[in-house]
Formats: sequence, structure tokens, C-alpha cells
Amino acid sequence: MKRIQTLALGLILTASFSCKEVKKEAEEAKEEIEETAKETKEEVMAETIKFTMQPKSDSKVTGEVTFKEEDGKVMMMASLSGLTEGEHAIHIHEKADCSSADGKSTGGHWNPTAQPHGKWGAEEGYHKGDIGNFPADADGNATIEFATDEWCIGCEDESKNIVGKAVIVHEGVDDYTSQPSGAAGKRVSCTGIIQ
Ligand SMILES: [Cu+2]
Ligand SMILES: [Zn+2]
Repeated sequence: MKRIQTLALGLILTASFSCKEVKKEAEEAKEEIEETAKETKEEVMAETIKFTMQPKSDSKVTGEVTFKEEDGKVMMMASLSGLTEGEHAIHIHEKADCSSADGKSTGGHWNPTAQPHGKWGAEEGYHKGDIGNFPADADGNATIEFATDEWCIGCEDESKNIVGKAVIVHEGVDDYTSQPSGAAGKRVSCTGIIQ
């Protein structure tokens, strides 16, 4: 009799223990699903657009540029090849039109706030397209990262909206002082920013 009781108690303990286990697992699974759903939602809210840069002015400069908007900030990531070693300027120009061989169809620097040309963040003023200079290595490759809350992708505020503009890479260096565009020389690569 005593043995049966012990056995019964043992069974009850096992049963309640495994029941708890199942419940715990179910809760963990539920949490996982909720987390995945949250991540998916965040991904949808983060907008990413990607473009291929076309060579201009008889250059071989190509590459990819990605813009991602997240938490009120736009991040630009570019990887380029075919450059000469050293510093080059990169800007946002006012029109998403890379049709001309010299890239001049993109117009001047994107300047929705009517400021002088300058170094990004300068007190004397700067264009919203004045990203600046970046170095290319001995193999002619470069990666550029830039982030700002002064841009948006397709928002209502035209002083921030980069859609409909163009990315231009120059043969030379932006001196940050020459008006209206920093005397950066030929336009060697171009892409429109189209949503
Ligand atoms: Cu430019
Ligand atoms: Zn400028």
C-alpha cells in the first residue's frame, strides 16, 4: 500500500512538473513570436532605397549608394570603385537627371534653404547637399558613411526631402569656400534619387 502511495505521489509530481514545463515553453514561444512581430514592424518603418552610380565624363567610377531612414535620421552608405587615389567630393545636386554625359543635367547643389556653399555644419552656412570629401584608396575604392537628421526620404518637408535629387561624385576636392560649388571639378559619377 505504501509503495502504491509513493508511486502515485511520484506520478502527480511528474505530471505537475511537466505541465509547468509545457506552460513555460508556450510562454517562451509566445514571447518569441511577439519579438519577431516587433522586429518586422520596425523593418517596415525603416525605409531603404538603393541606387547604382553611373560613370560620367568618360570616367570608370561606379558603385552603389544606399539611403536608409530610421528614427528621424537618414543614413547614406556608398561604396565606389574606379576612382583615382586621394580625396574626392560628393554632393547631392538638385535634379534626379543623369542623362547628360558630363552629369551637368543634375543642376547645381541641392540648396533648399538658400545658404552659401560650405562645409557641412559650418556656422557660415552650407547646402543641404554639401556632404563633403572622402578618400579613395590606392586601388581606387572608397566607402562613405554619412548620417543626418536634416534629410528625409519622401517626407512633406521640401527642405529635407532628398527624393528627386541626385548624387554626384567629383574628380576633384571640394575646397568648401569657392561659390557656388566648391570647385570640385568634373562630375565623374551620378545617380538619381528616385523612390
Ligand atoms: Cu557636386
Ligand atoms: Zn554646395
